[in-house]
Amino acid sequence: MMHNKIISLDEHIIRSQRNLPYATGELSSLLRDIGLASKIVSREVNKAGLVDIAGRADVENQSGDDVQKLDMLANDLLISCLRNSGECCGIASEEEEDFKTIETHKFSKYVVLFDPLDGSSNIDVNVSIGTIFAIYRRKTFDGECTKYDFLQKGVKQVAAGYVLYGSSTMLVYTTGRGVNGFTLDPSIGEFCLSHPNIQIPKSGKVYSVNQGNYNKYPSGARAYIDHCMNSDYSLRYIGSMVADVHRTLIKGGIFFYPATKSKPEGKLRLLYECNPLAMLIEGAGGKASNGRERILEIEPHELHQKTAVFMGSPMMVEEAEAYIREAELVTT
Ligand code: P6P
Repeated sequence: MMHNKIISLDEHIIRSQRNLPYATGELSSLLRDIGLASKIVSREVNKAGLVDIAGRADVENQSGDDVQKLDMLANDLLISCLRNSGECCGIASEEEEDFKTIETHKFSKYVVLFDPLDGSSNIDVNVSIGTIFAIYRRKTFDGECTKYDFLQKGVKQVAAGYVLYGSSTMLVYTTGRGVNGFTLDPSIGEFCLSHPNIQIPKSGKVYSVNQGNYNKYPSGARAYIDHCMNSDYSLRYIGSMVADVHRTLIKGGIFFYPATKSKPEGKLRLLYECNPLAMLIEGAGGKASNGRERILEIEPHELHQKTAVFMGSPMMVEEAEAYIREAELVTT
């Protein structure tokens, strides 16, 4: 029986590079290094229940979450893979207070921001978790990278992606020319193209929000949730952003985390959570905003900046934005 030709992540990256005459291979090499780190993290995540690394590390990260040992392992693995890649001059991570310069490659072209293991509260209950990454071309060109190389709008990302450690391990990425998904085949240790040219449905019947915070949301968000509850929509909320956004990307729907009274700027991080996922959602034909403004146009002022986020099927995001606008008209 003829088998369809398997297209590995590495092969796909090389083929895509051939379509970019000015590409010098550095970005391709960086993407391959992130793919390698993801395979190692996947191996550790999949045995977490067996080895005592799922316990708490008694350390807090920038979000004030208890850092699990697996978070730290994923963080260290990504840093070491990027350090060895030679294509990255600096990194910023949810688990690191400040950015890190990669001294041995301080003149390289790219900086990488990542959330090494998003959904940490789900690690020890065997629920899907994920890695999120964003790649920018550095803005400064002399000496070591500075914070300005990291504080760039999402529209400046040259590539973005996530790895979902779920029933299977999937890597989904874009360089701005289509969104492609790869499923890890552990028997050959390769990410294989399984979801070519992902297109998000224009609308859907699933809304994804932490309904438990309903009374803490602004009136516009509450009005939109009321609309969802009075429609024939289903509520699906995993509590791992990567998993909720992946389902939204594949099946359609809307994922949102509005600002709350206790978190007036929102909870989710702009630079290494919302921007990369917004690039993917938009690349697949969806929309991503903070309820008013396109996520990718938000001006960053600090590494761990937060934002409200509404992302998914364009018709549903536009619907949510309309409820927010209407609520603002009433209160002004
Ligand atoms: P809540 C996980 O801790 C996370 O950062 C995202 O992955 C997820 O979408 C969100 O927080 C869940 O937050 O307040 O609903 O538990």
